[in-house]
Amino acid sequence: MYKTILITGATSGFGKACAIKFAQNGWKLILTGRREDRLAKLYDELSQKTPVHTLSMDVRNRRDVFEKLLSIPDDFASIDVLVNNAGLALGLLPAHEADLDDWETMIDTNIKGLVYCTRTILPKMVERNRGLIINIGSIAGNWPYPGGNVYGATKAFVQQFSRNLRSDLLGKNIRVTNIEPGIAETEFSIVRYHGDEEEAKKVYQNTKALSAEDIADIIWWLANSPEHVNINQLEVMPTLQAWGPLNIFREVKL
Ligand code: NDP
Ligand code: 8X3
Repeated sequence: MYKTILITGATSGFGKACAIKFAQNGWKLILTGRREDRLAKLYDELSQKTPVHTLSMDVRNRRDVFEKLLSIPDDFASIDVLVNNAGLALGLLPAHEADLDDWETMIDTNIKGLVYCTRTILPKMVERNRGLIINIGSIAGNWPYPGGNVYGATKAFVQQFSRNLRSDLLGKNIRVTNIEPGIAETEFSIVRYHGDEEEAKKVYQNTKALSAEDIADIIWWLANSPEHVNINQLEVMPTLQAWGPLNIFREVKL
């Protein structure tokens, strides 16, 4: 049975809910994020229930990721489940107006950060012939929408990277799943709107979005599913979200 989980981006949202869920069930936790105060608070709360190791790191910093993940104490080093969750969207402007710094931050975090963490942890999983990698993609990687430009493209990368990992790992007892959530109420929109909490609140008004706990429940289910079963991708939306019609511009100017 799996017993040790590493969660990137555990200081908020999906990652934090996942940490709480697995702590309640006695798993060893390795929790990462940049905000040290939040990591310390999580440590205080959860280490009463289960062994916890926290690592303050920015997943964009390749050297830091490798140094910190490779110096995890022996007690925690047999990582069964890696949840590549740290990520963000920044802005919703159309491509010709979007901020290039925002684009770079999303690419560095959602793509490069996820790749660094995977490349550090995966060899040990291969050595032990055991493990599960859960990547947090998004419906934005499957379906285009205005303003989704680079964010959606980073999540499309996560989807294809997840599938390609499966190809490379064929014959090994290592599973890979890409979870692709739709709208979920976390700090995601506060970050996307650069700290504008009023704008962020509007995203979730008068509907019922997914909660962080919904995603933690899915991660729990995946981590406890039989080892011969691989869920390749799992797209999940709230009942109150669905696709609209394709957009057609009707003021003919061509
Ligand atoms: P939150 O903003 O609540 O949480 C994001 C987490 O990622 C935080 O713990 C944050 O920690 C961490 N993080 C961000 N940047 C970095 C970095 N450079 N280095 C290390 N950690 C980082 O959002 P969610 O919980 O919603 O998002 C989690 C994942 O789910 C993301 O990948 C997001 O794209 C994806 N997602 C979210 C959806 C939603 O609607 N909420 C839907 C679909 C996918 P800290 O700031 O402390 O570093
Ligand atoms: C977050 C969901 O629809 O805002 O990945 O892109 S969405």
